[in-house]
Amino acid sequence: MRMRVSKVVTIERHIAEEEHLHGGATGEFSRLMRDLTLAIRLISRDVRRAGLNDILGLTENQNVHGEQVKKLDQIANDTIFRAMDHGGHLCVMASEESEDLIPIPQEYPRGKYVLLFDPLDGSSNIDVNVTIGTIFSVYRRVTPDYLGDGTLEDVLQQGLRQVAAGYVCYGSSTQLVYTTGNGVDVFTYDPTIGEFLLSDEKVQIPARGKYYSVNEGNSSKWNDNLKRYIEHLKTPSPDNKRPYSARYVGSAIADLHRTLIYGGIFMYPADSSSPKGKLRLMYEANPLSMIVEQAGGRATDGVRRILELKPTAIHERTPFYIGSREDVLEAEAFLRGEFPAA
Ligand code: AHM
Ligand code: MG
Repeated sequence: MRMRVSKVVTIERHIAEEEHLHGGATGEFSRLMRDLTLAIRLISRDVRRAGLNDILGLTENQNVHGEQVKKLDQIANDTIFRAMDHGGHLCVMASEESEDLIPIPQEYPRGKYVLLFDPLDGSSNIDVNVTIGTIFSVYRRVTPDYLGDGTLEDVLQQGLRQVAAGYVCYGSSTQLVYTTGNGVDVFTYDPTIGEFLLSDEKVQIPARGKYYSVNEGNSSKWNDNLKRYIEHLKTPSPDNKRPYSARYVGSAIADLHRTLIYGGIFMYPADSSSPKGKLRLMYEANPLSMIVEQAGGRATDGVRRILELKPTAIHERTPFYIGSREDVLEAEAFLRGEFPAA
């Protein structure tokens, strides 16, 4: 459910005002977000020009100068790193694109925050002009040495300790969906003035939806309870609440964003060849779960709340069920083998 806004508010002003709500704020978090939104504006620019590489003289792997051409997800990764490494707000970063922790370069000061990100998710959709996204998650460091490098312990925190989480959806417009634990707000980018403007405030996900979203091509590898749940969604009911409609973009941000606004459920379940599913806990499931919970929805691995999972590795995966509260509860019931009377 959307709450359209009529006042004109930039994201910078909104973040500064929100930071004031929390006593003792130093402005450091606002500065972190200012740097991050700069990176996002640069990535949005690159995404919008993505298809032009070929006609601007770039060959398969080399540009006109014979230099190696980087893939867009690698460019997005470097953009975030270069916008965030020198601001003095972060003690360490982690990204889907980097095997190990990303330290802050020696010449720059360390700060009290930790940034995790997936710079460009849904990369198989880049070349076909379909929505892709950036996902991010911010924690406070837990190791006490404020001058030293952040460690794995700072990165591997439970999702419920996130101080902010968000995603950017490069769709028909660029939108940034964001929470600091005070509801979910949506900002739409106006490229002509280079600003993100508040467009929807305190978004609430419907309690139940009519869309289900899952890669049904994997269904032969699902367990019987999951098969039965999806069959249930497709079976007409006397009250017309079913059948659900299927939607699957294959870009988590696109599928999640639709789920947030219209309701329903998005899943990437475990299956016999991927016992932990596909999506990553630290920079995909956790931030998306914080957003959806803040909007009144639910996010679990089919049994446990995602935000309570204790992470053990930067790139670990988790089965993922997220969306409208009633839909996710129903999926969990089916997974436990509790089926409604026919
Ligand atoms: P990526 O990080 O390689 O881009 O993969 C993540 C994407 C998600 O955006 C999406 O939900 C999922 O992979 C789709 O996977 P599949 O093609 O197996 O359905
Ligand atoms: Mg990804």
